[in-house]
Amino acid sequence: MAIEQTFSIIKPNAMKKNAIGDIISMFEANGLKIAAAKVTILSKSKAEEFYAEHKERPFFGELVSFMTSGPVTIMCLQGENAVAKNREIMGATDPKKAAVGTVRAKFGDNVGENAVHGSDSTASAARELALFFEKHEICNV
Ligand code: DAT
Ligand code: MG
Repeated sequence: MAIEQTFSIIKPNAMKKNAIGDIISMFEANGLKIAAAKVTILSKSKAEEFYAEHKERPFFGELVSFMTSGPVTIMCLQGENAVAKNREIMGATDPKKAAVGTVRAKFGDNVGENAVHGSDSTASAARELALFFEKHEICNV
């Protein structure tokens, strides 16, 4: 299995729950390492660019408004099969459908406010990491 890097966001609703530590512990307990991390507030234009693939969806406005509503933690996670492993740890998009013990089951409120983002492919991971981090800000951990 290949060592990969993937992009992760702890979303504003999970930040309000003071859950950064709990969520990062779940990544670490499952073998992922934190290769970069920053607490920040997304601008509207950055959030729109990040979620560009969803711009025709009816929930796009709500999604951008939620993602810019407060601080987020942006991260690069590294490890074997990191892209798929992160999606497994996160659980399904809708917290009601997320497996017990996943981040979204624990900290998600609804399908929009679902606690975390994780890249869905290695190509998305490369695009998303480049959008938020300079190359030198990501460590090979
Ligand atoms: P994921 O975040 O699991 O990759 P996605 O790419 O389909 O899911 O959607 C991106 C985000 O958009 C998702 O995390 C929350 C929001 N979203 C998706 N479906 C939604 C819906 N039906 N209503 C409201 N928000 C939704
Ligand atoms: Mg997605």
